[in-house]
Amino acid sequence: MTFKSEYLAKVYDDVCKRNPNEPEFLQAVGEVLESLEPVVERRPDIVAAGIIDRIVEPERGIQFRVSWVDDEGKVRVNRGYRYQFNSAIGPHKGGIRLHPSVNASVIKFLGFEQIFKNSLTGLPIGGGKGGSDFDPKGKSDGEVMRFCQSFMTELCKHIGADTDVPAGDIGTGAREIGYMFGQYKRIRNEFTGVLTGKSISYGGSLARKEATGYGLLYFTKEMLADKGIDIAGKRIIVSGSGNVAIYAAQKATQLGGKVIAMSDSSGYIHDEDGVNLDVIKKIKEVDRARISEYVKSVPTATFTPGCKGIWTIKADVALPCATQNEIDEESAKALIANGVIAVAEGANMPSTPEAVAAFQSAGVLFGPAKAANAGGVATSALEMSQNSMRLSWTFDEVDAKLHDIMVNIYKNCSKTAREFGLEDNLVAGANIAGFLKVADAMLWQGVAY
Ligand code: NDP
Ligand code: 2IT
Repeated sequence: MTFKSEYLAKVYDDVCKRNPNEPEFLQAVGEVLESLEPVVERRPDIVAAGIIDRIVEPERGIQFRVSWVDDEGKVRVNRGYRYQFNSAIGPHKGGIRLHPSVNASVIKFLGFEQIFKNSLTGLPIGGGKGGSDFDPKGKSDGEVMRFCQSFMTELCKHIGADTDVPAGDIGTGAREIGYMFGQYKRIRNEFTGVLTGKSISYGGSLARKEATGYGLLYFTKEMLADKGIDIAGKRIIVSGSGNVAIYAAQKATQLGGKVIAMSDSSGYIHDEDGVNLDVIKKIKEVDRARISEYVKSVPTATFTPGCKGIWTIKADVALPCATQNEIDEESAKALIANGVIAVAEGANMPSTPEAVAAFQSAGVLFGPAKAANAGGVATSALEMSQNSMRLSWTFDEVDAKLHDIMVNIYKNCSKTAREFGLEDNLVAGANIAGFLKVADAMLWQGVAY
């Protein structure tokens, strides 16, 4: 990475030295620091207070052993993490990822991104992230429950409704949140909003399940509308087929778009008639099966093994909703060659830096994750509000608030980019706007922090 500012070059160099072998974390930090060049020029007070030096270092990180017993009676051991990155504007907030690829680098990149995303929501939530290398795939409900209970037995010492409020992410849905909540309540003997993404019967918010995907589409619609483009009638690729992807595809379809492809980690389905979401939901939400099953119900569709090919399908809009670095430069160029007009990130950091650069230099409208997928955590914050009030809003009330939040995030990113002389660069707009609010709070609160 090269920086114009010597100060930023030094901060980045220190981060590299302090966090060797953490490529995802360094990628996320590098992108934000690059966006902060104009801030460093205009805000010597931020530099003098060491805000950037501090923001790249988590306030606290814990790593712990998670042992549990499988259905054969064998003892299994996984590694758990929680990185509490920044609490300047509210309690730490961010999901828990359960996936075999989880390591400190992955959790730290996610926790770092979460600071700025949560700031952009306009709600009082700090940044954090947790997870484990546990793989829920192929495990029985009993095994998942025993893992989650063991995970929470340690984590409960470090979280709380006013301290740190975890939620879902890859591999963590309503089932896992329920087991974790039950264990927290049992050990602490308190019923509080310590987790979000809960089921409705015990304090979950209506529309939280749909929120990340719906929010992504509210953001995308606004980004297109700002350039006079209607999302209706557009051909849309949605990668992944989990929580974010399913409800992104649902809202895209409701807005008149045509979702022609979806995927999982084994491959992708291509359905020119428009993906049938009832079939996808049955496969993924009910049967927890593979997306290749789709062609049994819809024989006119095709299944292709491997993840990358999905980006070679001709489409107007691409919504990566699976995982980090799923779109590399080659895939970005394939999308551009096929005339893609907009890319909005439902997943966290799904585009490599080279892919982002390719989209931006080709004039593709690009909505970065921190802004475009903030609807999930925003609605988590709305769940926290409802828990505190011991009241529940209707689906339509929550959905309307989510919609307004996403439109405001788009406007804030777009306006900030313009103010800093980077018109239409929503990556810079999101990073700068998200950063400035947290920086201001840190300035007010002093250094011993
Ligand atoms: P889910 O576990 O519900 O779904 C993940 C989907 O992505 C699955 O289809 C999965 O396929 C696929 N996937 C996961 N890892 C890989 C991989 N290494 N290679 C290819 N495909 C992969 O997770 P979510 O939908 O909750 O999360 C998806 C993305 O959205 C993540 O980046 C997450 O951080 C981000 N996000 C989630 C939010 C939320 O509220 N849940 C909020 C904001 C962002 P398979 O089933 O085969 O593993
Ligand atoms: O990446 C994310 O924003 C999430 N996984 C959701 C976090 C949350 O606290 O709802």
